[in-house]
Amino acid sequence: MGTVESQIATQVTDGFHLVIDALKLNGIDTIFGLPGIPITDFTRMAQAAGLRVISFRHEQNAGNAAAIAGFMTQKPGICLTVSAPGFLNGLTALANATTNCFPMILISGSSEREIVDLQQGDYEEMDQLAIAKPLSKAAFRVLHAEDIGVGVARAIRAALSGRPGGVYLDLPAKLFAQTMDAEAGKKSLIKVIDPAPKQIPGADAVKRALDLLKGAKKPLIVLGKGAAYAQADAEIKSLIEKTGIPYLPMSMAKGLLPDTHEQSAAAARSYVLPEGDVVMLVGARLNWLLSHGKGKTWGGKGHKDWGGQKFIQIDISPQEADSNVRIDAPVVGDIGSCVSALLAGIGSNWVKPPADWLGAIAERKNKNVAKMAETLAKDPRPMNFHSALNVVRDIVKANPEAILVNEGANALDFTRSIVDMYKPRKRLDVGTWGVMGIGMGFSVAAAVVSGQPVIAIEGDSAFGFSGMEVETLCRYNLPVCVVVFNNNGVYRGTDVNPTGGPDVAPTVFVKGARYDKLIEAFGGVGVHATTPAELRKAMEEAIRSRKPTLINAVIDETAGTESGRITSLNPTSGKKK
Ligand code: OXT
Ligand code: ADP
Ligand code: MG
Repeated sequence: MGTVESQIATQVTDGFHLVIDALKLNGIDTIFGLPGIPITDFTRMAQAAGLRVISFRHEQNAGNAAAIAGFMTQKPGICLTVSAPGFLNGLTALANATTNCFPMILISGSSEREIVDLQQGDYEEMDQLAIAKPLSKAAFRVLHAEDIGVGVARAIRAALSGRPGGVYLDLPAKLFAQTMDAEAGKKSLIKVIDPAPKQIPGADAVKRALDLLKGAKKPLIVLGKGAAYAQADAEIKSLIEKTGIPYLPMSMAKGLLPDTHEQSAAAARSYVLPEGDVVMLVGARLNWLLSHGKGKTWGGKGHKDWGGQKFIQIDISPQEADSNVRIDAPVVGDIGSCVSALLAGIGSNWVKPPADWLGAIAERKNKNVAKMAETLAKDPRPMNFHSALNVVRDIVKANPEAILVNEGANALDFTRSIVDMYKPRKRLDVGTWGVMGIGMGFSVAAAVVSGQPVIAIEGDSAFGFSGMEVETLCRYNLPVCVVVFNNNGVYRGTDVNPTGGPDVAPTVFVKGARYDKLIEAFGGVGVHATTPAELRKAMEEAIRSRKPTLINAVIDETAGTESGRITSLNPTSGKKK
C-alpha cells in the first residue's frame, strides 16, 4: 500500500497501472489468466482497479476463454500469462483464435531483453515476440511506459479490424515497474476510435452477386461463423426470408436463425451441396469443412473436380476469394454492410426460388428428420449418443438462452446434428482446427460474459484436455453443467491391444471412470447417469440451481465410429495386409 500512496502523493504512475488504465479506457472489463512472475501484482492491481480477473489452472484454458469471449462480444478477449512456459501454454489458444478469426490479445510478461537477446540464460528465457509472430495476426512489444497507450491501441486495432484474429503483446518485466508522471501517462493513453471500421462493398460487386442469384435455379446460402460473429442477425434473417433461399448453417452459425426454420437445409446437407447451382457463402470459408468447394461433396466426378456451381462469397478478407475454387462474385466488406447492400438491391419484386428446388429439399429434409426422430425415440440399454442427446435436445429447446459448448468426435458430431439451436452465437465448438481442449475455457468465458447457463457436451477424451478447470467453475460458482459422454475412450472404448500385453489399446481409458467425483472434490454437484431419465433429471436440476455440475453420462462403449463423421480424413495404411 505504501507505494501506491506515495505514487499518488508524487503524481507518478507506473507500467502496471498504465496497462490497466489503457485496457479500461478501451472498455475491457475482464482478464482471463494465470498469475506468476512477472504479472502477479498486475493481476492484483487489475482486480483492485475493478477489472474482473478470472484465474485458471492452465493458460491454454485461459486463452481459449479469452478467444471465445472475443467471438461473443466483438471486444478482444484478454489472456494474461507469465513468461516462456506460460506464454507457450497460451500460444496454442492464440493460434487457434487466429485460425478461427476470433479477436483476442495474449499479453505475456517476458524476461530481461538484454539477457534474452544475448542468450545468457535468464529466468524463463525466451524470445517470445519472435515465436508469436508466425502464429498470430500481429505481435507487438512495449519497452517504455510512455508507449503502453500506443501498444495497447495497436493490439486492439489489430485484433478487431478487418478479419479478426489473435494478437500478441509482449510486456517485459522491467516495463511494469517503470514510472512516469501520472498526468503525462494519462495523456499517453489512446481510446481506440472505431476499432472495426465498416467496410462497404463496391456497388458493382453487389450487382454482380445479385445478378447471379437472380439467375439461379437452385440457389443456396451457406452461413458460417463469420456471419455469427458479425452480429448482423436481423439483416441476415431478412435476407434469407426475403429471398426465400434455403440456407445451410455451419456448426457455429447454427441458431443464427432457429434450426427449426423452414428454410434450413441442414438436414439435407448432402443433397443441397452437390445440387445447388449458385452458392452464396456468408462468412464461411471453403476449407476442409466444406470439402474445399470441390469433389464429390459438391457433385464433382473425382475428389478434386469442380461440381459446376457458381460461388458468391461475402467476406471481409479480399484474399479469401479463389483460395480453393473460383469465386464468381466476391463481395468484400463487413457482413452487416454487405447484407444490407444486397437487401437494398433486392427490391420488392424478388422472385423466390423455383418450387421444385424447394420441394426436393423439403422431401430430403423430411425424410432425414423422420429417420432421426425414429432413432431418437429408441431407449436402448446401455444409453447411446442418440438417446442421451435426445435429452440434451429437449433441455436446449426449453432453455434457448443457454449456451452449448461442444467437443469430442462422436460427442461433437452427433450433438451438432441432433441438438437444434434457437439463438445466435449459442453454439461454441472445436471450430476450424477441430481442436480438443476448448471445453472448460469456453464454458467459463461463456458463463462469465453472458451470465446465462452453459451446457458443455464433452467426449470423455475431449474433457480430459481441460478437465482440471472444474475447480475454476466451482471457485467462481458458474452456472455450467458439464456432461461427459463417457464411452471409455477416444471414439470408442472397445479397442484391444493386439499383442495381448498388459497395456490397454492407445484409444482406451480406465473403464467405468467416475468423472462426477472430480467436481465433488471442489464442492460442485456430481451426478452419475446411466439412463436418459437420470440425465434429464440431473440437467434440469443443474439449470434450475445454476450450481456447477458435472454429469458422468455413461454411453455404450461400442457406439460411435472412428473419428466420428470425418473417418475419411484418418489415413489408413495402403500396404496390403
Ligand atoms: O445429409 P446427410 O445424409 O449426409 O446427413 C447429414 C445431415 O443432413 C443430417 N442432419 C440432420 N438430420 C436430421 N435432423 C437434423 N436436424 C439434421 N441436421 C443434420 O445429419 C448428417 C450430418 O450432418 P452434418 O454434421 O451437418 O454433416 P457432415 O457431413 O458431418 O458435415 C461435414 C463436416 C466436416 C462439416 C462435419 O462433419 C464437421 O463439422 N465436422 C467437425 C469434425 C471435427 O472437427 N472433429 C473433431 C476432431 S476429430 C479428432 O481430431 C479428435 N482427436 C484428435 C485430437 C484433436 N482433435 N485435438 C487435439 C488437441 N489433440 C488430438 C481426439 C483426441 S477427436 C478426439 C477425442 C475423441 O474422443 P472423445 O471421447 O472426446 O469423443 P467420442 O468420439 O465421443 O468418444
Ligand atoms: P465456418 O467454419 O463457420 O465456415 P470460417 O471460420 O471458415 O467459418 O469463416 C469465417 C469467415 O468469416 C472468415 O473468412 C472471416 O474473414 C470472415 N469474417 C469474420 N468476421 C467477418 C465480418 N464481420 N464481416 C465479414 N466477414 C467476416
Ligand atoms: Mg469418448
